[in-house]
Formats: sequence, C-alpha cells, structure tokens
Amino acid sequence: MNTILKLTLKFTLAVVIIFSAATLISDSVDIQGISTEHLSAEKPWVGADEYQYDPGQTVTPEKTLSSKVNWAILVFVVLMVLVLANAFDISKYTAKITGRETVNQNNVNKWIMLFFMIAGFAAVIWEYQTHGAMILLNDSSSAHGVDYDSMFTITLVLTTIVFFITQALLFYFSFRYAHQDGRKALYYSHNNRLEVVWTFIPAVVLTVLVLRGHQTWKSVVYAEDNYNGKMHSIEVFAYQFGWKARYAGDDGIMGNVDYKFISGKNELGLAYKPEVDSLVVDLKKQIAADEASIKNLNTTILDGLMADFTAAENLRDYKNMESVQKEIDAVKNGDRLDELKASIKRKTKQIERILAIQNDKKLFASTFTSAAMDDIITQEIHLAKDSLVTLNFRSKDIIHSAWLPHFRAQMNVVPGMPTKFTFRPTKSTEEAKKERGEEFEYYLYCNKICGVSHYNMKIKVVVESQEKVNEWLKSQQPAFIKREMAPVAPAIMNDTLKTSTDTIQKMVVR
Ligand SMILES: [Cu+2]
Repeated sequence: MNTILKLTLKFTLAVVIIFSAATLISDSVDIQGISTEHLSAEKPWVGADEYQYDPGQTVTPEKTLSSKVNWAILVFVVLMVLVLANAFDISKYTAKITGRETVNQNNVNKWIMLFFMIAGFAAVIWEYQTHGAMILLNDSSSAHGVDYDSMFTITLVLTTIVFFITQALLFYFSFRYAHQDGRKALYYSHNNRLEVVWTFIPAVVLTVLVLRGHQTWKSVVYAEDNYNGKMHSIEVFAYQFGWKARYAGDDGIMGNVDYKFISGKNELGLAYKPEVDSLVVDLKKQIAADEASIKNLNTTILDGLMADFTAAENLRDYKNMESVQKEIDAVKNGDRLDELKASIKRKTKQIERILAIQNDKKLFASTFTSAAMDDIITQEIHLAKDSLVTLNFRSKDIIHSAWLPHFRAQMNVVPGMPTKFTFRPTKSTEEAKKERGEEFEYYLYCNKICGVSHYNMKIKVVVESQEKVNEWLKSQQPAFIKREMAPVAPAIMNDTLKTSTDTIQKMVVR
C-alpha cells in the first residue's frame, strides 16, 4: 500500500514538472517566433491593420532545433530527479536493514549550501560580465544624464558589495555551523552595539544616496535657473499612435491652441480664425447630415441595408452578411438612433463652446492672435546641440509617456494637463553615429502602453548645430501660410524615397 502511494506521488510530481516546464518552453518559443494568432492563414495582413507583417519573421530551422534541445534538457532533468530519488530511497532502506545511518543528511546539506554559494556567485559574475554593459551605460547624450549614470553606477557598486558580504555570511554560516551531535547552539538574544552598527551604516549610506539624487533632481527641474544661453521651446503633441512637434514660426512666438479647435485639417487645434470658422461650417454640415439620417432611418436607410444583405446573401459572403445584419439590428432596436442623437449633441456642444470664445471680446482677442498662423508642425524633432531645450507635452487622447532614453529623459503626457521636460543635448547625431554605428538615430518613444500600435509610436530626434536646425526649419512648411520652397533636388528625392514611412508622411503633409 505504502509503495503504491509513493509511486503515485512520484508519478504526479514528474507529470507536474513536465507540464510546467513544457509550458515555460513553449512560451519562450512563442516569444522568439512571431505570434500569428490574430492573422488569418490566407491573408496574413487581415485583422492586423496596424501591424507590419514581415514574412521573414516566421519560425526558422534554428528555432525548431533550439526547441528540440530544450526538450532534451527537460527529459534529462526529469530522469536525473527520478534517479536521485531512487538512490535516496536505496540508501534509506540500507540504513534500515543495517541499523546504521549510511548517509549523514546534515553533511549533505552543508555541502549543498557551499555549492549553492559558489554556483550563485558564479552566476552573478557571469550576469555582470554578459549584461553589465547594458546596465552601466555611461554614454548619456545629455548634460544631466551624466549624473544619472554615475548615480546608477554608485548604487550598483554599493549594493553589489553588500550582496556579496551578506550572501557569503549566510551560506558560510550554514556550512560552518551545520548540526553536529552533541554540539549546542549558543543562545544570543541581543547586542546593542551590533544593532547600532547595522542601523547606522545603512542609514548614512542611504541618506547620502538620496541627497545626491535630490541634488540631481533639483538641477534637472530648475535647469533654466543656472543657464545663460539661448533657450528653446518646442511643443510635442502625442496621439494614438504618433507624435508631432510644433515650432514657433518666423515671428518666434508659439500660437495658442485649444482642444475644441482640433479637426482633421487642424490636428493640433491651433487658434487660427479661418480654420476654426471652417470647422464650425463643417460641424453644421455634419449635424444636418445626422438629422437627415435620423429622418430616413426606418425608410431609405433600412431599405438600403436590406438590399445590401440580400446582395451579400446571394454572394454567400457570410462575413459581410453578419456585419450588415448587425447594422440592421442597430436600426431596429434604436441603437443607431441613439448614436446619431449623441453625435448631434456632441457637435452642437462643440459649436457652442467655440462660439462662446468667439463672442467674448476679451477671450477672442487673447485666443486668436496672429502667432499660430506661421507655426511649423513637423514629423521630426530637431534640437540644437548644447542649447537648453524645453519640450512642452500635450496629449490628444489618452495618457502617453515621452521617453528619450539616450538623453535620460522621460515625462508623462496627459490629456488636459500640460507637462514639460528641460534638458541640454550634448552629443550630436553625427557624434552618436560615430560611437554607435551609422544606422543609429535618436528617437523619442512612447513608454506607456497605449494601444495596439504603441510599440511603433516614436518620432525621430536629430541633434545638430543651431545653423542646421534653422536651415531645416526653413525647409518646413508653416501650418497655415504657404512659403515659397526651392524645388527638391533629385538626389535628395531618391534618399527620401529610400527612408522609412516617417519621411513619406512628411511628404504627404507638405
Ligand atoms: Cu502612446
């Protein structure tokens, strides 16, 4: 009976190990390959509108091999466990029969402790050697970033020293003072001196670290106070899923903005009177269209949907049939009517709010200045090397986070709450390319998971001389007044076509 119970337990243990390990392995294989769950087999891009499908990223032979190797390791480990368990059993039975202990378990445990200490330290040293360069960067491209990096290094060095001392003591004591027959442990309840030492030293060290951090933080937040050079101010606008930058035009003044003015043609909601007027006209047109839809909902619109359904039915287009059926249901159960009513209400409210500004003389004068007219909206951020720049963040929809890893800068971008970050870039793109390779570019990334295309939400950042920044700004078209542009030379044209979607988008905007 006892043996059967033991065998069952062993078997269950083996099954649990195999299954959990198999799950881990299959997960890691999935991460290496591309997840294809959301893609249909025939047209891999269907249902993946925002994903850039790259057929080259399917599972390669090496990955299949690596999964085979993983399975071999797993089988080996399971067999080893079973062998050890049996060896342990045999020794126990021998002890029972002979009446003497064959293996001293306390001895075994103390040597295992020593082994763990050495193996653990070896693993830590390996980790530092292999990935240390990724943690201890010391290659910041901004003035304050140098402080960040040095604080990180100091903290890591201190914690590493503490780690080695405490772990060595922990494992060595377990080894040295393993149980011995006849030896009694010393009862040692309290030592004031020891208490003081191990409270005081960490307190002093942590205080020094925190004060240094506070000092650095102050220098970042009040960077403008100790700076005499030319200050720059750029607006960085976040939306699902991208960024836009806004520079003051030739007048050097940033125009006003208001979320109520945002439209397809005025993405940043600039206070430019003619554009806002045309938005009001557009909204009125849309309200009229919505009203017409309400009127014809149960007649022509429903008839049209019925006809669509029959057409889809004849083609046996089940997918389309399903979606048309949903629309028919929405018309019949009143959902569509509610949507239209809500849309009218929303647009009416927007018009009211815009008119409230327009009709208030004081508000009107302060909002609609001429400053917005020549503001420049760009698809890249160009910064002057060694000049202090403030990025003023605004979000159109939800919370994003602007992350400039190479400049050690990050700031939340919150709708309805202006945020900013001031820093001084000290390494130009050219210089960074020399260190990191020709392919390198600075980017500002979104660092807050904000939806399906979050992973691709970034904007290129270029650090160059002030003259080059000015030159680049001259080549950009202002938002609402058109500037005479020199024709694009063919060589540059070819280059532009070669580069990615960023540039193509830029061309479309132009
Ligand atoms: Cu985002």
